[in-house]
Amino acid sequence: MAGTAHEGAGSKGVSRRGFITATGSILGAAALGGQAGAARAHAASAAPVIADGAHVPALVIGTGYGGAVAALRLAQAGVDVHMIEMGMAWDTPGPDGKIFCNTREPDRRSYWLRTRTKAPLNYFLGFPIDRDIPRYTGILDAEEFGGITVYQGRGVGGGSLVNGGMAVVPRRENFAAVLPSVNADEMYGVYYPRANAGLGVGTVDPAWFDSTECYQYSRVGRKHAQRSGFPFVFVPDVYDWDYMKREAAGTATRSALAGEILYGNNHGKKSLQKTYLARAAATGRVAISPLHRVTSVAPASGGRYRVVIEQLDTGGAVTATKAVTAGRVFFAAGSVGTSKLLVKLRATGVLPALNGEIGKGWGDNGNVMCGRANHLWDPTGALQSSIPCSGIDNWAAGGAFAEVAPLPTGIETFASFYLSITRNPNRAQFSWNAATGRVELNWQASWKQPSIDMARTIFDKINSKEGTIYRTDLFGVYKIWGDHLTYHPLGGAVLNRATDNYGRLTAYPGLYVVDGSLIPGNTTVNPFVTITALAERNIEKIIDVDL
Ligand code: FAE
Repeated sequence: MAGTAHEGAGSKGVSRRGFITATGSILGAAALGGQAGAARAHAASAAPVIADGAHVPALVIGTGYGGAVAALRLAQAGVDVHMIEMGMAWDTPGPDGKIFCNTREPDRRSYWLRTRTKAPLNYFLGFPIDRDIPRYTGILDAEEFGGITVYQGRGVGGGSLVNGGMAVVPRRENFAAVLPSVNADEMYGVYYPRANAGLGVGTVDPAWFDSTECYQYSRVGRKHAQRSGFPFVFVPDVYDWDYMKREAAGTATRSALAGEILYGNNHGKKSLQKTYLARAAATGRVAISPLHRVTSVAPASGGRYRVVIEQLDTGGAVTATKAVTAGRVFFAAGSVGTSKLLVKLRATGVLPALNGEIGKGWGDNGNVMCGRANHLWDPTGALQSSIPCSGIDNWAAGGAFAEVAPLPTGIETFASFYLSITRNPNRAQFSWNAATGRVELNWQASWKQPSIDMARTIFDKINSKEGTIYRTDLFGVYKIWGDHLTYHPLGGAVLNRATDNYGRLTAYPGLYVVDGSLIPGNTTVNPFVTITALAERNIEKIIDVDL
């Protein structure tokens, strides 16, 4: 069964889990080319989970975009790396023969330690759709703070396991608002192209788009956008577009066309397991410990750091606590994970010299969702690819970039569905609550109002032009806006404020931040290409100067 293979692995020697992690990656590497696969086999046999008392030259906390870039480039520079990941390896099929479950039939694999699903779009036709599931270290975490639910991927590959794969480079004219201290010429000349190549980004074939049944919903989105005078754009993605064509032709197992996205994709999506992490493993210098969670990083003798790690079982219980030392530690636990660790370590006196910017500058990338009810002569299709490929760009005029999103329910809904990224100016702060022993986030539910107003600059106009209305049955009983969540947490350890201009936590030589927490709350588009490109830029400098 999925996951039980992970239980009971010892902390010393070549465990079954360590072997599975690396061999699973071989499959990914093999898909990319035989050479990587061969090199990977070597990594597999030499990849135990981390042992209590171990010393590693470089320890990376988290296996998402920032962590994967750091691990690959450090390994290529000759540094041995150990990656610590709180989620599962996601390389072993369940009883249904699939590694990941489907959005239509969520089972225990769907959510991180919940007994009931918490679907982002949680109503349909006005009825709640969440269901009970066994508590398990599933793939999607719906982490609840006071005013917002933050969705994040859990497992080897981080957010790349659950996201839509939309790989968007911000418009050059918007870049200064995203990362004001970074040289844009370098980013657009070197690091964005490097990130796109490393991630395997591609764009849908426009001729196929125009004819395939599975993008009818996108074509309806285009028609409505253009009739209201909005620029419609194709959005690149890391999905294997040739594979999707074969899905549509009936010659490959359906994946994007079977509603696989939010709880993992079994075939066509090029998650980090198939790209950066496969290449990292192929160096033979990178090991990964899944179901291991870092709880502390403290200075130790000789300029090293003592890292405390909890090993988890698939019910979320701690089965072992390990202490290891590391020469350098890279925080890549994501905006929320890295911020929570750093805020706690500063407040509890473990890393007291971290500066006062730690925990600040957090934003939701202005995420807000909505649906529109189309006329009966405008069906959006029963078969919808779960991979979005287009958007409506009204950033300059209205502060909103809306992705034309799928509703892959398997039935005709006559709904157009959108995830908007907006120029929401609100920023929240993480802080330590000593009484509860938890890190809190002071985001207020009402802070989404600017996002709603900006999204309305697009959809009020389209509704008026088309004579249509908003759907009110997707997020509750008579509720138009999905304004309770974000998929795009950003900030909390902002570049050139909490860190230096390359992610160094300068009070502690050898500690670095390499993930989405560096970005001050908004990227104007979907964020992972920017996170990847910034990590490429920063790690290059760190390797050149610090190593
Ligand atoms: P991330 O990928 O979150 O990786 C952090 C890793 O650290 C995770 O694997 C955690 O389990 C792990 N971790 C956390 N705490 C610890 C700890 N204490 N010890 C050990 N491990 C830990 O970080 N972005 C796009 O650009 N395009 C999209 O189409 C898109 N769609 C999305 C759809 C969904 C449903 C979601 C949830 C996100 C989507 N995103 C999308 C956002 C994107 O996935 C996200 O910005 C990146 O994954 C963030 O990358 P990081 O490297 O910062």
